[in-house]
Amino acid sequence: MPRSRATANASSKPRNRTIPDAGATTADSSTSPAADERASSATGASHAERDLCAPITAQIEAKLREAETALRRGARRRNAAEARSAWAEVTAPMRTCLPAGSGGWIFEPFDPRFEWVRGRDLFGQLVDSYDIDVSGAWVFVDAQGVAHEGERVDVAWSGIGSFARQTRGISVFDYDSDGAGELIVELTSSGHESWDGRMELWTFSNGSVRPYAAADGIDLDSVVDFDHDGRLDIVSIDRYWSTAPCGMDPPPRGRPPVLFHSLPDGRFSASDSVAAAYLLEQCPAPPPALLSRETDCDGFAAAQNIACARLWGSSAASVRERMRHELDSLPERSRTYIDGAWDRLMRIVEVEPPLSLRELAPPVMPRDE
Ligand SMILES: [Ca+2]
Ligand SMILES: [Ca+2]
Repeated sequence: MPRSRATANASSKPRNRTIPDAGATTADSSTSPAADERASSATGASHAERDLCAPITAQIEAKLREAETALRRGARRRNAAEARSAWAEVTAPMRTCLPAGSGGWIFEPFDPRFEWVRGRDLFGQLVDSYDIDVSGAWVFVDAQGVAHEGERVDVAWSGIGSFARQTRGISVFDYDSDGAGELIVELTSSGHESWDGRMELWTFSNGSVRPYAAADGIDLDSVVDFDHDGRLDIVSIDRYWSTAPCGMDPPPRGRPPVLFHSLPDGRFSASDSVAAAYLLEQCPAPPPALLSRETDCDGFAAAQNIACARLWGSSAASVRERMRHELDSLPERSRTYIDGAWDRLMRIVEVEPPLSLRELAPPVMPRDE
């Protein structure tokens, strides 16, 4: 299954709504960031003790209740336990408020639906099963209790064929230090023998929920505080991404992964000393050979060697020359593998390295070209 290239859609039209029973002072969408900031600093002390999403949690629970009545009606069914567990998993992000400084993030369902259904499974057999459909949006509930809605996300789970499309909040971190934490979400889709996933970084800024601009163009795969400075860095496998025709549904591959170091000014660097230290762990030395792996039927090992050689300062031309030279001396089976992967490997050769380990990494040069 191809890896999704979809990114957050900045052109969607989020809506801001005032929740009447908020209990907190309400405001409309024209509230300025400055006003938000003032409000958050005024009430900041109590944020830790109260549920920041409280203004809309009752509303969310009320929406889920109707679907749960339908779920309970099938309590005696053979697959009732499985259905309850699927429901709990799908709705977990709708019941978890992620504190984000001046507000909170929560996934708000639109028209949650649970339905017992009868349909044909993968083998064409009629089976009793269930369908869950709970599309919604990630919302930022601000200090005034106003819910600011992001773009629509379709969440669903079907017991027939075990299909699931889900979202969950991974982490919150205030990258631009404006008092409102950015949200890192994961969106996954899984079915019979397939899995697809991506992560997005959302911010609440100028009164609306939108993709975090400084991460524009960065394909997130995971977050880690690599340099232990308290700021979450982004790991991305996109730069050296390679598809694989070999083997059964291999997981997404792109080696070496590249670190986007989170900087205090809210931006990310893929070329500073921290990003270099991360890449140095992946490519500790210039590879002595590029194509020598006999079992490399998908060319992944060669792809990583090529990327590492480029990161250690080899030019594209010299890497191509080495590859041709090594190819001639490979055993036949390995040559067949590499021939099959040749075009993909050539693409990796052309990828511009974000930095040169030869310049940035510490002294010892294991090998000269
Ligand atoms: Ca922020
Ligand atoms: Ca960090």
